[in-house]
Amino acid sequence: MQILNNLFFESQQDFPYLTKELNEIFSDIILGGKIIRYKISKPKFINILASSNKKNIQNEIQMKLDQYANKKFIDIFKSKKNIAGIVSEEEKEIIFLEGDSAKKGKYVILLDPIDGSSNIDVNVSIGTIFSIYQRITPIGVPITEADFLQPGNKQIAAGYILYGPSTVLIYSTGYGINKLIYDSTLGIFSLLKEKIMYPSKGKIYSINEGDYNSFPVGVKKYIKFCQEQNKETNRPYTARYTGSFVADFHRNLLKGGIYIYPNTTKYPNGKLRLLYECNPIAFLAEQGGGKASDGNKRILDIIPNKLHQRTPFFVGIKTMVDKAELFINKHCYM
Ligand code: AHM
Ligand code: MG
Repeated sequence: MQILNNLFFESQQDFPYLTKELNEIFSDIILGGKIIRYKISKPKFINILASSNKKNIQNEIQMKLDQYANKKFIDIFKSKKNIAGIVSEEEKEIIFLEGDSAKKGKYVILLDPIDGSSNIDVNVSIGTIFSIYQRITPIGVPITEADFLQPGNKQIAAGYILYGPSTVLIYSTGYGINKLIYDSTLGIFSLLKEKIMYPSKGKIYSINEGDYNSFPVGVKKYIKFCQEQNKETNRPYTARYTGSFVADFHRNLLKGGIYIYPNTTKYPNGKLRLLYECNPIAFLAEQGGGKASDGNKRILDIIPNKLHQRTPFFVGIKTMVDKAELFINKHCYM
C-alpha cells in the first residue's frame, strides 16, 4: 500500500501521470475534503447539516453545508497559483481568480461541492465531484467562458470524494481509476486500489422510479426489462437509489450496475449538470471500462454551450447502457 500525505508529490514515482501542478491541485481538493469530512462528523457542528433557506442558481434550496463547502473550496483555490478560475454548482458565474492566477494559472476546475444535498440532514452518503481542464486561452491573458465550455473528452483529471461510512477519493488522470481511503487518525489518504474496473456483469439499476409516469417510453420499457427475470442473473435486477449520485455511481462501479437520470416532465433536459456532475463521472466510467451516454450519444463528446447545462444521463456497465440505448432508440426518446 502506498501512503500519501496531503502532497501527492511526495510519492511522485508511484503516480507518474500526476504532474507537480496537478499534485498541488489534488492536494487542495484533499484539504477541502478533509475539512468537510471533519465538519460533518462532529456533533458540535450539527447545525451545519440544516437548510440555509436560500436558493442557488438552480432554484434549489441550499443546505448550510452546500454554502460552507462551496466557500471553503473557493477560498482554498483562491490562495493558489495554478488555478485560473472555478465554476461551481452553487455559483451563477465563473469565479475568476485575481492577480497572477487568472492570467498565468494553467488549469480551470469545475465543482459540485456537495452532491446529494437532500441527504445531508439524514446522514446518508454525500460527495464532492471535481473536473479539471487545461485552459485553452493563452497564458498571460484572463481566462474566458470558453475555457470551461470544453467537451468532457478534454478533461485531464476528474474524480470525487465520497463521505460515507469511510471517506474515499476516487480519481483518474486518464490512466485508470485509483481509489484512496482516508485515515482520520493520521490525516492521510492511502492508496487502496489501482485500475478499478466495472465487473463484467451487472445486476443493479438506479433510477428515481417515483418519476416513472413522466419518463420517456424507452426508459419505461427499459425499467420493465430490468424488472423481468434476467437470463444472466436468473432473477430481476436489483433496484438501488439513494438520491446521492456519487454514492449510487460508486456502488454500481464496484458491484456492477447502471445509474439513470432521464429527461422528465419536471426536468425536460434531465436534472444533472453536464459540466461538473456528468462529465467527471463519465470520464471515470470510461476509465473503468463502462459507458456514459445521454441516451443517444457519448456524454464526453457533447460540446457545452452554457455553464449550468443539464443533460439526461445513463452511466454504468457498457452492456447495460447499450441495452438502455436500444430501448430508447426503438421507442423514441420522448
Ligand atoms: P445535488 O447536486 O443538488 O445534490 O443534485 C443532484 C442529485 C443527485 O445526487 C441525485 O442522484 C439526484 O439529484 C436526485 O434527484 P431526485 O431527488 O430527483 O431523484
Ligand atoms: Mg450534484
